[in-house]
Amino acid sequence: MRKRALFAALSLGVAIATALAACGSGPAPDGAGDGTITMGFSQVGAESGWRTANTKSVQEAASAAGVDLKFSDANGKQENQISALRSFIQQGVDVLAFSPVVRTGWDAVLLEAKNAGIPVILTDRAVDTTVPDAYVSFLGADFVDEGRRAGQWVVEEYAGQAEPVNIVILEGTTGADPAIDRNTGFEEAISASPNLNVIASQTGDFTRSGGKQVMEAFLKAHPDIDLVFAQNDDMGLGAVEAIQAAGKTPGQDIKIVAVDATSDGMRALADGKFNFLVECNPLLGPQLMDLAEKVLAGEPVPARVVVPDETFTTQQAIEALPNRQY
Ligand code: GZL
Ligand code: ZN
Repeated sequence: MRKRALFAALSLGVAIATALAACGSGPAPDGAGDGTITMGFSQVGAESGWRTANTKSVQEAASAAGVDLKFSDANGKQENQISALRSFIQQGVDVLAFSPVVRTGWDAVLLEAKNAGIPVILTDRAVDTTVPDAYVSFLGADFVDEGRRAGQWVVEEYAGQAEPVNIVILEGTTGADPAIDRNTGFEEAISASPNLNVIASQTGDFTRSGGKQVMEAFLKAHPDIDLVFAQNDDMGLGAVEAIQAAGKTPGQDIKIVAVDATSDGMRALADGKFNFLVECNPLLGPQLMDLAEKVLAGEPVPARVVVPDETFTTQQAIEALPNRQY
């Protein structure tokens, strides 16, 4: 008797487990009830050429994939991102995606999404969170490597030069993952050459006007700047304006290395106003939609999807410009 009861209990357990598993891997749950995926996307803002290209990629990829995209622009403010994510949760979207403006301060809303059973995909920038399994995947570039590659170019550019090289850094948004990581990679690379000195470093908030204002202040304080490391093209382009206004020649009197390689940056590089670019590909839309479809179909997805970057010299920019998509 005992054996039969045990077997019955076991087979019931197996039946329940199978049923649960089946519903987990069944057709994608959809808020709209008509089989389409509804995605709530919270974007940082529209601070740079990179961001504009990134937004376009996400929106175009959503319509191409038939994903119902609810898109919110946070105008660079974390509180706007958090309230957008909360409203998406209220609306019962199938999946959440966002590019976190800064690394910290997301635990509460990530926990709310988890408790609501809505998967979260990070795009572009990473977060620091104590919430276990807070997101299913992080799709974005390796910012430390981008900074490192920029620094390595500087080391090579001044190899063999004994006298000190005075470097200023235009940092991205304070607390943002790319700003922190690009600094880490750059400082690590230039530490190989003791004559490479960072004499000033300040945030220009990833904007052209921010880069221009900070560069104006740097030029007043430091008459002997040799090179600018601009953590994105837009701040580098602002620096070009400030350098020209100070009667100096960007790319010659003061060299400029930047990250993103958007078309405006590539144009400046081709024109000799920039000296080297590290790309950061903004076209994350298609991979984001693919990740969302897989997650909702119950398929495994990689916890980290690194988007590859290229680098460009002036000659390479001249050759690449005609085919650039952004
Ligand atoms: C990088 C992205 C950065 C870009 C800037 O992936 O987060 O933010 O480098 C943008 O142009 O503002
Ligand atoms: Zn990081």
